[in-house]
Amino acid sequence: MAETHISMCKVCPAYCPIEVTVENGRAVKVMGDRQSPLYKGYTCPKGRALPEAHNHPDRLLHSRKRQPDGSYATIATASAIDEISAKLKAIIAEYGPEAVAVYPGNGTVNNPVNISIAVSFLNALGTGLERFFSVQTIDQPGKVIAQALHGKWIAGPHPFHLSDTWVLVGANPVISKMGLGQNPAQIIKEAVANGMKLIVIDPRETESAKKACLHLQPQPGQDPTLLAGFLHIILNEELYNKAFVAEHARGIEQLKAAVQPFTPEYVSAVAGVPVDQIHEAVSIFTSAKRGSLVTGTGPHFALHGTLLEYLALCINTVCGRWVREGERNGHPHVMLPDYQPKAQPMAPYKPWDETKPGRLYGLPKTIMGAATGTLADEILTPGKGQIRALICAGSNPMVSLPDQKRTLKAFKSLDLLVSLDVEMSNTARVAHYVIPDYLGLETPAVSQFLEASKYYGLWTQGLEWPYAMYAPPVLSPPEGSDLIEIWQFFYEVCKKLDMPLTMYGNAAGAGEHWDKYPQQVPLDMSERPSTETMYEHMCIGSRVPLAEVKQHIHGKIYDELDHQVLPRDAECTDYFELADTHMMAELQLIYANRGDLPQPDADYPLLLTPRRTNEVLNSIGRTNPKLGGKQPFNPAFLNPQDLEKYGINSGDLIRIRSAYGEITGVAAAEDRLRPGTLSMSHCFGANPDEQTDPETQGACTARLLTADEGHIDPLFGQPRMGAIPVAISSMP
Ligand SMILES: Nc1nc2c(c(=O)[nH]1)N[C@H]1C(S)=C(S)[C@@H](COP(=O)(O)OP(=O)(O)OC[C@H]3O[C@@H](n4cnc5c(=O)[nH]c(N)nc54)[C@H](O)[C@@H]3O)O[C@H]1N2
Ligand SMILES: Nc1nc2c(c(=O)[nH]1)N[C@H]1C(S)=C(S)[C@@H](COP(=O)(O)OP(=O)(O)OC[C@H]3O[C@@H](n4cnc5c(=O)[nH]c(N)nc54)[C@H](O)[C@@H]3O)O[C@H]1N2
Ligand code: SF4
Ligand SMILES: [Mo]
Repeated sequence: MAETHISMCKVCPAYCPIEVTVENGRAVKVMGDRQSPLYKGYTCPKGRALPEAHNHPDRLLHSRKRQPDGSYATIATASAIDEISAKLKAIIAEYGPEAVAVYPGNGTVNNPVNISIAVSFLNALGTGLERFFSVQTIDQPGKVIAQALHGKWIAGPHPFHLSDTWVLVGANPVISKMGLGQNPAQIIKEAVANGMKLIVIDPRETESAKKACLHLQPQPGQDPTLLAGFLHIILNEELYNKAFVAEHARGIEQLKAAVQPFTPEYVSAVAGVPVDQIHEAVSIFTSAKRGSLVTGTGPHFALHGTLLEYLALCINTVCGRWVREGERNGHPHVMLPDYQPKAQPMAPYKPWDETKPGRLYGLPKTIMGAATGTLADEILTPGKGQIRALICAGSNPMVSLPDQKRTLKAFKSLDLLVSLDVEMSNTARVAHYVIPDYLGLETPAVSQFLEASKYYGLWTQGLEWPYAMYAPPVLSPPEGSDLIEIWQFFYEVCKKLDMPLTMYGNAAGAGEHWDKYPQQVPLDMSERPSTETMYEHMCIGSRVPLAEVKQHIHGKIYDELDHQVLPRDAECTDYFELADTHMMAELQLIYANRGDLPQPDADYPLLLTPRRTNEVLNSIGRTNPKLGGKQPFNPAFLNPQDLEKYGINSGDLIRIRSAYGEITGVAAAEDRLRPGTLSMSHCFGANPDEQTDPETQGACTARLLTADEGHIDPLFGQPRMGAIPVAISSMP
């Protein structure tokens, strides 16, 4: 008997509402919920392939324990947790709690309580963020850091759908859904039809560039130079909003002086963009009234990501592109606590503490947690605080961290590696214990995380409408399975270690910029709360109670909840900072280097750049027959001119080398790509000690990267993952 249920896809933080057809307890079909007032039936291929993920024959249904010969034996999840807890206890007794680290990844998006409890676990150990190696520090940490240094506008940025211009610098929301979660292609189409002038800055003419009125194709990595050039024109030609700057910002003269060397001619030469296009971009952006310049992962991964973001914020601020007094709040709260938006910034602050240097390269303690790019070295470097135990929660560091060989060496040296996953991922295949999680349709869903993601910086996610949704679980876990949610795993371990857990509910902010502080909820350690109760804790103090949200099965837009933004307080003494000393020093450095280094040269003439694939989310979906199954590898996209130059045909196997490693890829022609660029997705390929087939598994671009000193951001440890000089040749 077939029945349908309304639910939410939780593969990525767009959280699309879906209609799931269930037959005999199994999901057989997923489509978008056409009755959703906001998404109106939108889904992407990953959501529609949820049945195949749930019904996958290789789905992990029982815990597994690695045997001395490298094979895996099934173990009861409760026994695995007993053994893991005993091992953790011994490791902590011998080396201290600093020896235990957690790495939560994109698999935790399934339930935001997971990340929250991972932090609570570390807090209970007394190490907190110092041993929290999350994707946050390999996914544009510069966004939060730059906002800390610049200041944060309380009423937030202009909503995209109400803007008349927008600049996407290396962001491709049509594929990534980042920034625009709800049917991005449609939102862009409607905005352009309503008169928006969209500008895309990307070495590739992306899916998001289709509706752009201007597309700049810079050399990868040279975006900070380009943005400094924009500021040069804006400030010299006085195209900025003087009244706004006078009222809310400091440092305009220092910023103006700092961008003087970045003349259009100089910028054109370094970034490889025609001078007239630089002028045209500035002219379009400044003559419009509303809209932001935002950045994505592409340019962030070329090492000067924080500076890039800082310059983006400066451009938005000097043009006054923030929601003003009397306007509607651009990113209103529903499931987060209420707060009163005002037309004023929160003061900048220093998001690191150099009096507490970490173990490696003098990296200071920052608000973003430990530098994930240094995880392998944190494991391999002896001394106090050396990591001996690692818990990977919904993450796949064997393919997502730079320098895959070093990651393998490090992981093999651990006393304890636990992988909480839904399949035998690259990381699970080296773990001592693999613990099976529930999949999305088996747990409840709530949209709060969508609202909260605006605190990860400009253009991450965030909702432009006062929308909320809750959905109950649709499926029971497969019969005979022995699953446990990530947060439940941490709870059970804490119970065994006699460590009480405190959860932080309803966090509305980050670092020192808070709209409302989170509320502490000590958990009942005698009886494990249900996931529903954990959601109640997560939404404690929300503007609309969870019970009310539950009344609307298709989700609801709470239009009546909108706030008018109040004027700046008369006694407010907070200002945006346009000339932070660290950022100005970095600007001088990129000028001294004539842009981002290293540049392509005779040995490594091409630049490797990251991109996202629609069918998979990093490594998620690679083994799904409906997704990765169609094209299980990550093509090495090259401009046809380059293919011809190297005598390579589309479909050929090619050798790709960097100064740090080499892989074999499958060449593919893409004429929309800037010549000299090799564009390839990450998180593919096998482990270094496994058989690799580039045509069935793809190639792991992490092997072309390094996380040595000099290749990571000196303050935040973001490793260079873009604009990597590489060479290609055909296979003999
Ligand atoms: N070279 C290069 N490297 C990169 C990047 C790049 O652009 N280029 N991008 C970086 C970025 S932005 C990021 S965010 C990271 C991604 O880093 P990771 O999060 O480490 O990688 P994912 O592939 O997203 O890993 C998700 C894991 O979760 C598992 N999973 C899926 N669903 C569930 C679930 O419901 N529960 C549980 N427990 N597990 C689940 C999957 O099987 C997979 O093993 O990679 C980074 N690395
Ligand atoms: N379908 C799908 N969706 C995803 C993911 C996925 O793997 N697949 N991953 C998720 C994750 S973890 C994240 S962090 C987000 C990322 O979301 P986005 O940042 O929007 O990621 P991309 O789609 O890769 O867009 C980055 C763009 O930057 C361009 N680029 C590369 N190098 C440079 C450069 O040096 N300068 C400039 N100007 N552009 C450059 C690339 O060509 C690409 O078009 O996406 C999320 N959504
Ligand atoms: S965009 Fe795709 S993967 Fe993300 S929530 Fe929607 S359907 Fe799921
Ligand atoms: Mo990411």
